[in-house]
Amino acid sequence: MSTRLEHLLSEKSGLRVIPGREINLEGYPEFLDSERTPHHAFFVRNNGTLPDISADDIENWRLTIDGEVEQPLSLSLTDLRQRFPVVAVEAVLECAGNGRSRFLPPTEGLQWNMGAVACALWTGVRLADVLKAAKLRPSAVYVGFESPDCCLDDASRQALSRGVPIDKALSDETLIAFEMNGGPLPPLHGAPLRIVAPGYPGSAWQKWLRRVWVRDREHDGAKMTGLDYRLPASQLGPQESYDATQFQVITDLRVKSLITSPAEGDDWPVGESIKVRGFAWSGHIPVESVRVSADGGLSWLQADLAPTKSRFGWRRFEVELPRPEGSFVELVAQARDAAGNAQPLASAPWNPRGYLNNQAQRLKLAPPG
Ligand SMILES: Nc1nc2c(c(=O)[nH]1)N[C@H]1C(S)=C(S)[C@@H](COP(=O)(O)O)O[C@H]1N2
Ligand SMILES: [Mo]
Repeated sequence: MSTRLEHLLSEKSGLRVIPGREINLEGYPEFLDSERTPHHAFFVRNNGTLPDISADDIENWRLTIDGEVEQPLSLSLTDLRQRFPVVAVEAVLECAGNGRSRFLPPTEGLQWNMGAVACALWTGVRLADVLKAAKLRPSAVYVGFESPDCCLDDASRQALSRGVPIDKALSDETLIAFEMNGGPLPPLHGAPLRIVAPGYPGSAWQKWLRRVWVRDREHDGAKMTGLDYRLPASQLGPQESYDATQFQVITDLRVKSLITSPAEGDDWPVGESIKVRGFAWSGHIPVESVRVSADGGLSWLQADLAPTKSRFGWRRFEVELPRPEGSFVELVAQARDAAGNAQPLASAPWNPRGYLNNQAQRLKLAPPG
């Protein structure tokens, strides 16, 4: 392992390593107990290599905007900061595969538990402003993103080249970001530039961005086609056959919550009430409420939900529950969105690649010793 990589990983030493050749790390729920996730607790998802980007490379970084535009652009980092208004958006970044390990039967893909999610303040320029400067043609319907990372077993193939429909690219919240939580974007999180696509799964948040390719069709880059980051148009059973051409790109996150305190297995004295807190988030439909149970879902109390600070950030919930009689304590949190969708208490809708598992979290506290 290179010294640079060793150094980068030492900053993430508390995270759980997802087995595989690529660097994939996730946080534990109790690590995610702050409004803005600190770097050491922030999950990492790499589909390929970690590109070796030097200070010189950053100095000379060019972002190309081309394709269905009248005025192709090649911008340095200074150009971006000087030509466009710098804005900040607080937003949740969640991998579409977060929670995959909870599907039965299991699906292929990295077996994330519940920690492939984080919330940060992202600073950059609006993708819309840059696209407007490049003068979109009427044929522009999608944008594709490109980066220098490649497949570990084939350096000639890009690891990931995702994109978003033109509407999302032109939305106010979609950024080309160069800062995370007020500091420079860390190398593992895409320095010097990454896409921030709030409400979209993490796969759309392209890291190490060097090209925005405006397309006249749905972008068909690496991991945009087939079953990658797609869901069946209607619910599928595990044994059912399917037609992959009918799968649709995931463009939204489902309502979800995470208990960040107490932690799994914590001791709780008999008779004492239990203070539970965590976060709730969703994609484009806002979170409306969270309820919490201490008896595995038999009885519920509505949690206090902090006001929305930012449309795509997560919201703190808190509640104090009377400790149930006996030694059995199983906490469950269930968030609901403004359209009435609630986290499933049993299994989330199964799909072949195990995306968007928003099944309600269940957490046991240790019987009093
Ligand atoms: N260039 C590039 N960008 C990428 C990826 C990647 O493999 N390569 N992974 C994507 C996926 S699937 C996710 S979930 C997020 C994770 O962002 P993070 O590693 O900063 O947490 O980055 C996205 N951007
Ligand atoms: Mo992801």
